[in-house]
Amino acid sequence: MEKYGYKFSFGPWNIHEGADPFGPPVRPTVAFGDKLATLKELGFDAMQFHDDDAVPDLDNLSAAEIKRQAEAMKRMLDDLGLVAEFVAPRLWEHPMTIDGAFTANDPAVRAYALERTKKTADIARYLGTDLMVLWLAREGTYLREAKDAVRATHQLLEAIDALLEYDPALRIIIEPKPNEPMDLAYIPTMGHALALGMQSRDPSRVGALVESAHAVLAGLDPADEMSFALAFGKLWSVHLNDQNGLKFDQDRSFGSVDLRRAFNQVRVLEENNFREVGMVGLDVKALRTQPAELATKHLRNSLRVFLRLVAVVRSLDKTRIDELRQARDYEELDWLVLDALMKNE
Ligand code: XUL
Ligand code: MN
Repeated sequence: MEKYGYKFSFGPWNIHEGADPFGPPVRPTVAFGDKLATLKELGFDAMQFHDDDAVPDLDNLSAAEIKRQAEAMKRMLDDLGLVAEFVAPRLWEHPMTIDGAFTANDPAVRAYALERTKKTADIARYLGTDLMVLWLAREGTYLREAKDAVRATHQLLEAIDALLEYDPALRIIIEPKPNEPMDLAYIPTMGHALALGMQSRDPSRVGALVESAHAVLAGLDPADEMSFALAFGKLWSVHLNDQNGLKFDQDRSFGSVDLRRAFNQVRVLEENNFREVGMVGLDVKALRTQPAELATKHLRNSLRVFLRLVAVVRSLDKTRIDELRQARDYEELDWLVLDALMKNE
């Protein structure tokens, strides 16, 4: 498979049981080893991890046991010629973090969150990656008056600084999202993520990740969110997927809702040599209706769409685009793009 110099990843949560808030699982759990085999078979290069994907039940394990299990996971990856892209702390499931982790009003919860995330940093190191993704799931409110938003912003910064200090080799990638599970999240957009990183004790070690669906949920264009981060050399990963309007976070297959929007994401990644900086993560989920034995096609489709769009972007006549921009003939430019998207191979 021609991959145009890109590396691809997904996470174990992208092969899932299909439960939703109104119904139970509809597919059996797939063992982690089988997910790794699928990843390899489909032509992906790396696995993304939540800390407890690598080391289940880590809250109840000693430091030595965490190290042992993480190193065993690293060997499993090595054996398949795969790597870990990043590790993310799962800070949204523990009963203590019901109302936030780093921004909880209770100092005992904030202390737990920091200790847990230091363990995540250890696991990342054992897995051979310097990248930690922070999706700040419960850092926000259901009720506006429930927390002090100024204080919360400083608490997020303190947590980031503490982690940068804890591991001098660690790089942190902030993944913004405007809502879900909270009604209103404190870091909803790329602008928020970058501002926070720039204020940290070592801005060179804080970057960002754009997830297409999260940008759409914020009412923004994912390609522009990516471009804003690219302009400052801060786009270190992406979670490509798709989203049909302002609903729950759908994690639809890349390009399946809006192919033009997908094209523009690939275009800005191509034009800014993203492949030299980061991997292409596909944070997609199979439709709930998909039968178990067919529930990896969303990953296959997303990868195919990305690669087909790279070919489309590379086929475009750049000189012609410049001419049309100068002539302000955007209708012809529109046709140039539509024609390229509708051409058969
Ligand atoms: C949640 C989401 C997460 C992060 C990793 O919407 O996208 O899976 O990507 O914690
Ligand atoms: Mn994501």
